[in-house]
Amino acid sequence: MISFFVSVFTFTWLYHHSFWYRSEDADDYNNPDEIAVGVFPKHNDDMRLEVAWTIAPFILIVWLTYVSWVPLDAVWSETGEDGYHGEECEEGQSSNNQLDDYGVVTSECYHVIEITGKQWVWAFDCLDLSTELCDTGSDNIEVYGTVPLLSLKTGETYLANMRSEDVTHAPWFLGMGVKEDTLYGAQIGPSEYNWPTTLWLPISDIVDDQIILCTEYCGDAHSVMAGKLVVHQ
Ligand SMILES: [Cu+2]
Repeated sequence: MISFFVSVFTFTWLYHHSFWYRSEDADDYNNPDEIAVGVFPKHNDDMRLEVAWTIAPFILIVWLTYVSWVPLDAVWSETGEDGYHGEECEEGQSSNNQLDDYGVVTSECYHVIEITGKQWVWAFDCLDLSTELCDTGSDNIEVYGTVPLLSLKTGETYLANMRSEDVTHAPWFLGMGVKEDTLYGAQIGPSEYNWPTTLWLPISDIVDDQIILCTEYCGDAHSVMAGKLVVHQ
């Protein structure tokens, strides 16, 4: 209803001004450059420029798509044979992950952990992994205060099953450049399998200790909803 009145007011105002303020000189006005309504001034016309700024950005976008194709495919890798990280590791098995020249990590198998977001703290869960593979705790970092800590092992690849207890959050592992939303209510099966989103965390030998932030606005303390990833050998 309100939008109806707003649009009536707006369009009435628009049409009134369009007709009320028309020039009365009609076609007799002095027009040395022969400028016509709706026609681009001829002396500014440049076909080569027009073609160049259409073709060049097109090539740039095709190239950017091409170079980001493989890393993007790796970030959203599926599990199993067709993925980058195989099946879940058996007990005692190592991922033995390898970093290739394109910055893509492949693994023999992966370990499953859980990340839960809630206003305004992260909960990390190593499930039944040994403390040598995965550990949790807390740490104090400047500005953010006491934050939950996740400790993972170099050479191992982890798949985090993620969910939220309230609103949408998104853990952002700054040093690895990966992030993914945690969703509330997007149930994809019985509640014990309620893990709507996942995130690969391949801890290759170039991954260092880093801060984890929330990158989906989730309320008052969103900006200090932090965590810390510690990498151990
Ligand atoms: Cu959040």
